[in-house]
Amino acid sequence: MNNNKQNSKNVEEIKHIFLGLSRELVKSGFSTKELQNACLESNCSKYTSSSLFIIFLVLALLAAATYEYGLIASAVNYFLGIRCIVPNNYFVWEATRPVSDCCFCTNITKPIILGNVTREEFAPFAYSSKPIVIKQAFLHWPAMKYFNFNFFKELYSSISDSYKSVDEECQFLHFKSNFISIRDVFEMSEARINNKPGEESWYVGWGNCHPQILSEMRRYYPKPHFLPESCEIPSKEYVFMGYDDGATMHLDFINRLMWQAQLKGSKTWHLLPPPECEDVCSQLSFLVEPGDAVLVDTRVWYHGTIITPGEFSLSVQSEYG
Ligand SMILES: O=C(O)CCC(=O)C(=O)O
Ligand SMILES: [Fe+2]
Repeated sequence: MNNNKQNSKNVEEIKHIFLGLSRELVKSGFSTKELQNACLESNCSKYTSSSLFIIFLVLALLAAATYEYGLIASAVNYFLGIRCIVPNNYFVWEATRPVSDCCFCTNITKPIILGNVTREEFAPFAYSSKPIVIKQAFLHWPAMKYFNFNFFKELYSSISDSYKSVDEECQFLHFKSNFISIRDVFEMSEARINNKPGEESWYVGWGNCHPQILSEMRRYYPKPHFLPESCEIPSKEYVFMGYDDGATMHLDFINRLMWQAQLKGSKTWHLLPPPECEDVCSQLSFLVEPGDAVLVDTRVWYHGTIITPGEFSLSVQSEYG
């Protein structure tokens, strides 16, 4: 074998090893953004590519070994002193979040359920931070009819740089599924898309912040009619879709309150107060159905979702404040 062939074989092998490690790390809960940041942040750039590889390899093994015990952030930072490896990750956020005074959850045992509300009727609840379900609020949205797996697959494949925008800016959440990026999601087999017997179940969420993607999506729904006129809406809207296990229990590190439109399927939300409020607050669970709006302060309530068995769930989510 000549040198060139040997070199390209080595490159392929290295790529294969990296991909395997990335998959393991993603399975353990890291986002692709965090993995990219591990190599991109400026104080890493002083390393040559081969030493970077060795560092990444060591970190990957260390990560796999220590992740289970929640030690990754401190172990990596302590042993290697490289802050960029675990930049502002979930554990760091979690460990540094302010301790709650529990006011937001005291005496809350179920969500406030509203019917068809106008902006004026919703105003007293808008910034209450209380969990709210507005039944059948979005039945009139064209998105109820037109949004499905293929709508998003076609949208993403028709716009250049759209996959890149999710990888680099908008965020991809794989939850328990084995996908690394939104491209993997749109490349799965028809049988898996439809959760046929024997196929591995999946559930994902991702941010849509590419301007063309966002404006195309927004042709199918307006700003929720009950939100205060003056409220700010970010230029990013998430889509969550899939089956069964839904979103694992987590807190969101976002700037504003959250609204979500349940467009297809029904799912159960589980809310848990933070540990410091467990003695004075209760956990709650509630079902949302197609057309319902959900409003939860996901910055303070730990939240997870379970999709009703046999149903495909699709929702659009954003913030307001
Ligand atoms: O809809 C879901 O399954 C999870 C949504 C979520 O985590 C959120 O809206 O913050
Ligand atoms: Fe969330």
